[in-house]
Amino acid sequence: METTKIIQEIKELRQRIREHNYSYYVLDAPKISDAEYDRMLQRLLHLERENPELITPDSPTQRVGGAVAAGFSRVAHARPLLSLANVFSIGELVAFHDRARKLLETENLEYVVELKIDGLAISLVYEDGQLVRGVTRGDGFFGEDVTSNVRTIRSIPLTLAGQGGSSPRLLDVRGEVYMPRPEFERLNRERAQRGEPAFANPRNAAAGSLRQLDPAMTAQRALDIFVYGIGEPQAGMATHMDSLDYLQSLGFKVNPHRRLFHTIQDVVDYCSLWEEKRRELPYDIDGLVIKVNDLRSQQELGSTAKDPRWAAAYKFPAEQAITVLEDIFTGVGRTGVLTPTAILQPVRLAGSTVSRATLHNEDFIAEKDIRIGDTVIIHKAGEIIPEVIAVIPARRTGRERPFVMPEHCPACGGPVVRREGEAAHKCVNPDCPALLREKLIHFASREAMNIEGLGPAIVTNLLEAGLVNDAADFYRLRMEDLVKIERMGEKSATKLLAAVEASKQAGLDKVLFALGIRYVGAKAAGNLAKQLRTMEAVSQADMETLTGIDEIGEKIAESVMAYFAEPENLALIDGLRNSGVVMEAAELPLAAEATLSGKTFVLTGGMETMTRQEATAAIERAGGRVTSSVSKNTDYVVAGSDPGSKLTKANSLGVQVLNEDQFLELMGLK
Ligand code: 3BA
Repeated sequence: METTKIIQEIKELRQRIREHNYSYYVLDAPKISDAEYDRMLQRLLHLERENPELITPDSPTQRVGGAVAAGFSRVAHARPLLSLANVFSIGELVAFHDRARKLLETENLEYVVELKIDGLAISLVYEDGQLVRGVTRGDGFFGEDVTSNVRTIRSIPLTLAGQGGSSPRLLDVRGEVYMPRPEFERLNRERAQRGEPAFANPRNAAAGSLRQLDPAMTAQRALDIFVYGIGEPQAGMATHMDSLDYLQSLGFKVNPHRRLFHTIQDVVDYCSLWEEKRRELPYDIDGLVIKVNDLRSQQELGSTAKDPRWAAAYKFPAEQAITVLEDIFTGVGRTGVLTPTAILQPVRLAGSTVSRATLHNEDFIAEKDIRIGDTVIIHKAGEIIPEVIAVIPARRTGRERPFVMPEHCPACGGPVVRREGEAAHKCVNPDCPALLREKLIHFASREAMNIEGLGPAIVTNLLEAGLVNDAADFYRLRMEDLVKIERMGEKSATKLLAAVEASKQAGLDKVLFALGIRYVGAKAAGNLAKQLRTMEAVSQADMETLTGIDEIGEKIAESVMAYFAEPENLALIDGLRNSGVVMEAAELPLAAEATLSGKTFVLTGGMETMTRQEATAAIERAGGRVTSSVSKNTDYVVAGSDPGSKLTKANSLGVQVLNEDQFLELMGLK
């Protein structure tokens, strides 16, 4: 083939591949099949192999990683990458706004709010539209030259999209390199298979990947980027939003959730919204960034020594913390499963103090090589149980001790077995007192029969006093027995008996869940009750009937049938029925009870008479709904002691605020 023809074909191929890269990696909307794309890339590779003198650094073939480096060189940023002042509450956010308002002497401030991507800040330098350098933030003045690695990130353009043919002479683009969560999980699975330690979070994984000396390694990790700024303001641009749109037009990936707001209240609402929704994103964010939109106002506000006065990061409470694992304790559950739990040096995490974390089972501990005395990273999100995600081997002193699963049940001393194909160790003694104790605790628990005052401690006391041998015995308790047990006065005994009595009306769904039938959780119990209506019907149901019920598969159905085949279980149910426990599905709430139908509540601060869960249940019983963030659609905010920012917000929105007394009154509980 003629050289000019080859040059032409190479040029066209590169252009088409670039366009498809953009559709695929930036827009996430491929226009052609993978096979077609591959064909073009193979053709280009072939032509470049035959004509190596025609290879250019911006060719799409040059993303697989160049030579292995000995280290990264330190380079100066043309303009420093400032840091970002953090605010940790709505109050501090409003204070930030007040300062800007005062300095600018204006009431009309526009803000752009962006998601704060939890990755690594980077500067990408383009000369005449070509990517020439990628530099980590470093200390803000000097960073590490990671150009070879950055080039492997497919959503970073090597060549800027033509702006009517012209490219800026120099462009310094700032953004955040991150690892999408699915890629992070894939990478950790792969590392586990190779016996390598897992990365604690996507951020660490991104950092590790970007600092690979072999760019081919970086190329194998699907890193991504969102860009959010330009080092030097560009001519003709008036606002930050303009510069984001400009970056997008050059082919960069700019986060789609950026929004413009005219009031601080709307900014606050948007922050609260994402605090709720953050887990729906396929990548981690650790807050939001609020930026004054008008560039002249930005300039006027200027910077302190460290950070600009025109921007702030609204940070979510941290979901990870570092602490020392002091001991491992093994508990026995109601199915006999031994569960190891980490006893931790107490540490603040996601808004509460954490001193325990689940370790699941032997394999989990072995896989992460967790030892007693280790410094560990723990994670907790929302209501979930804290979990150990990784140890920090660098903090080891040599005095750490490996953990071994006990060979004997810590409760009964009986043998412990681990069946083939199962991860759990189990106590196989059917008479193990721990099993009975856990079964009884479960029976009385809030999600089951909800017998208030019948928690783990009282259950233990009742067992020790020989007053109960199964759940039906709860209904045979008498005043004179109760007052004999430790720490139980006449008053609490009366209360307990009333709670036991009330639980008889809990309804079939609660009873089914309370029985602790294997695999029957609250959801399955609810579906069984809703469709079959009586205990009689559930006990007689065959496989076909059971598997015909919503969300009941073969595994659950078999377990239900097996449960009702045991004479011992039938005896327990008889005992419960004879004591007056209702074995029918509860009727739908009476119209008269649903007085708060359609009303939304937000709870903030602690109450004296009930827990948050109890208050939620009471509201839902009355037909209301509890949501977590205050908006203008909220009907009531219930403020207990130590209320948080939600109260401030309720007041600013004019939402009705109730104190505890007023709330109890509204609920008819007073
Ligand atoms: N916007 C991080 N800094 C950011 C430009 C300013 C800024 C960030 C940001 C200072 C994100 C500090 C490091 C830095 C460029 C300095 C964002 C994010 N804006 N959306 C206001 O998503 N993580 N980080 N980067 N200059």
